[in-house]
Amino acid sequence: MTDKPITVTSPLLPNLDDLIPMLKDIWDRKWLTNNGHYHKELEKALAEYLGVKYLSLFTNGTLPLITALQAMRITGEVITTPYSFVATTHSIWWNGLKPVFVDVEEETGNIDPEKIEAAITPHTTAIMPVHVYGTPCNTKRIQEIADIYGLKVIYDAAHAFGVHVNGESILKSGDMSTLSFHATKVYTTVEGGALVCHDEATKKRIDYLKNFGFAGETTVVAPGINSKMDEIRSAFGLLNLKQVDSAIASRKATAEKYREALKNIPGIRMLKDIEGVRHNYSYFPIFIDEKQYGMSREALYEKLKENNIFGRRYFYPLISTFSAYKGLESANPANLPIAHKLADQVLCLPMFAGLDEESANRVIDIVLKK
Ligand code: T4K
Repeated sequence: MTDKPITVTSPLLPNLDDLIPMLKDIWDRKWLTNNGHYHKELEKALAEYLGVKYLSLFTNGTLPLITALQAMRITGEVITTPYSFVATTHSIWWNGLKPVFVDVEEETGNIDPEKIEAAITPHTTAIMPVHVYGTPCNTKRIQEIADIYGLKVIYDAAHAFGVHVNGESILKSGDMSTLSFHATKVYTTVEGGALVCHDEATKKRIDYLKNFGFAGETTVVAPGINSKMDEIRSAFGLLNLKQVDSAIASRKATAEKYREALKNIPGIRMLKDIEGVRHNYSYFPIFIDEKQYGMSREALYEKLKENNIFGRRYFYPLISTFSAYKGLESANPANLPIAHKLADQVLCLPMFAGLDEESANRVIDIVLKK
């Protein structure tokens, strides 16, 4: 008998019995989208849970990135990281802007602040870093550079739901932060996302932009998009918010189990918890040094697959190697040695709330080459 498949993640699902009365309520109201009852409740509840003042819901985690750049009227060049999901760079392209790639830190996979200044030109107007795997960027240093050069900072916080640094939400950093609530994320509304900003006027503008630019029944103030979250997904999100803390606790337990089991394996590096940070354990990447481990990342990836375990190589290939971007000067591999190294070494092990002991042991046994 083959073992049951273990995927890299599995969605956080609310109890169906709790969802059904809410669906009945939506049916009764006959109000399905466009800032409905549950949409309003979820915006409020999420802002409270995340510790931010202004949050706008979106239909996914890509459109808030696109809208953030539009809302801030970013022009010219945007400095960003190649070590992310393609949506980060795509959002820059969708605004007709030029992405400029900067290398990352080996320790975290986040953009290296010390390499940002060299990439700034007279056309640079913004920095778009990513808190990759939910590990906070060096927001203090990034802000110092942004302040010196008069740049805006938009954080792609798709992985950083609920992450705090010294008791403060990471989403308070920079000018704006975006979230993804995709099915594969720590917190999900099936598809979904949000844009966090720091003042009421900006929230108002964002809300216009996600609703075609409508600022009233007959007034359109900008070429906005349609990215409104509907009532069904808002209800789903309200229920999931009640269980996200226990989901993060379950992820933490798995992370601790993996770390303990794999800590003495030569050639395997794992992310560490950072003091003062409330992590969310959104991914569990391991970085494989083939020479020391005695097996390549590709070989381990395949071996896991043969055993019905489906890890993922997030983030390989690098965004800068895709056809749309590889012609950019900043995409030259010589400019991005650490990002290339991480992309070649990384393998994300299965990590989700409720990953059972037996499954985690199956993963560990393969990595231990038992
Ligand atoms: N910025 C960053 C830094 C991001 O990582 C992302 C998305 C975004 C922006 C954009 O946010 P969204 O617009 O997507 O909200 C997945 C997700 O689709 C994507 O949301 C995510 N990042 C990216 C890192 O991963 P894939 O292509 O790996 O997904 P997929 O469909 O292969 O799913 C992975 C595994 O998850 C499956 O093998 C099984 C499991 N799964 C997946 C789905 C969809 C389930 O068990 N149930 C499900 O419903 O991109």
